[in-house]
Amino acid sequence: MMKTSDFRSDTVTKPTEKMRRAMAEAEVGDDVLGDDPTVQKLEALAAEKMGKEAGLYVPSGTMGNSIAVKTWTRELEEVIVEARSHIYNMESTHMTFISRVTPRPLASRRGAMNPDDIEKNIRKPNVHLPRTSLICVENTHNNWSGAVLPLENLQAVRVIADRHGLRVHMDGARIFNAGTASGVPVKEYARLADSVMFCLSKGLSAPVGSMLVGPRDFIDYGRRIRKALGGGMRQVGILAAAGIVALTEMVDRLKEDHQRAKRLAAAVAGLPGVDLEPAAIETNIIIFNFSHPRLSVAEFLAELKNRGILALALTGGIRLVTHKDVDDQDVDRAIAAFREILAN
Ligand code: TLP
Repeated sequence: MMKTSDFRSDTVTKPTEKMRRAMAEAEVGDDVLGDDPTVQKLEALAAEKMGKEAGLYVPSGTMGNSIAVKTWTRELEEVIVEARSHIYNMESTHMTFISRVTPRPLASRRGAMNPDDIEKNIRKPNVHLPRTSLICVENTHNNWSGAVLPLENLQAVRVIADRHGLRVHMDGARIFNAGTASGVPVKEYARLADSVMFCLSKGLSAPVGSMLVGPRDFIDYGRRIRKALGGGMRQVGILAAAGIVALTEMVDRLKEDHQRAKRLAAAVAGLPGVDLEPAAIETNIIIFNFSHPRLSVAEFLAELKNRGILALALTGGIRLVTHKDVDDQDVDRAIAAFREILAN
């Protein structure tokens, strides 16, 4: 059987041997009753890594973001989001569905919203208007090809939020990729947000789960929301055990993913149909527009698949993501497939 190299997402990563062992040996209890020592250890570790008071283990990044928005907002309010953000486009409208607030999407430069623009879009008190209460930022920014938000931008957002009494929530699904690429400690990013969600199940390779961290009272209320959303899990230390390995052992290797993404991007940029600026690839996500005289996006993806290379179609573009389960040979195979398909 032909080998498959799966570049669709870093969510496809399988747990490591060490994770499986930790899972098998995990001490567990009923976490809804507050009895699971492994979950408690993971929540404390996550909070400590981000310099926050408390942490909450959630089944998915989407639930973590949903709980954050629900906890920071009330009805009749509005949330400033970046136009291409995951929280706005890819989370099944939970802002309106669960929190009953409206998102206000703003354009950006590679995921970084202009602080003046944010300030102009904060609503003045008026009975007709929603009240702005929250700003959401995404770091790294998935749909901007894994761009790292500049620290100065986040600092400027913080200043505006404080001036207007707003909260800042960071969708840091890939915050460790951001820290790895920029050299900025993740605590420094987290300090500029009131709450952070980050995923264990992406580049860090845990099978399931994300963390929400923030002030203790925020997490206490968030725990109630998690229960209301059906996210209270019982002997879930069995999963949290893998999360602890993810946080303690899997961060350092993310730089390899970034190197591979850069090498792949540099090799395929400039091939017929591939509209890609290799210098824009900062982390593990490559997104490019594809427009070829002979091949549609679907046809090109099918040709790649015939050669054992899986990539994802996005609106107008194609995404390849590097992660633990693609190595240098997978990258070589992908480059060879691109060259072969696009040769003439
Ligand atoms: N992203 C997934 C898909 O939903 C597209 C992926 O393959 O990249 N924030 C960001 C920035 C994300 O990229 C994702 C997942 C989430 C939140 C949601 O996490 P999950 O999938 O655990 O709900």
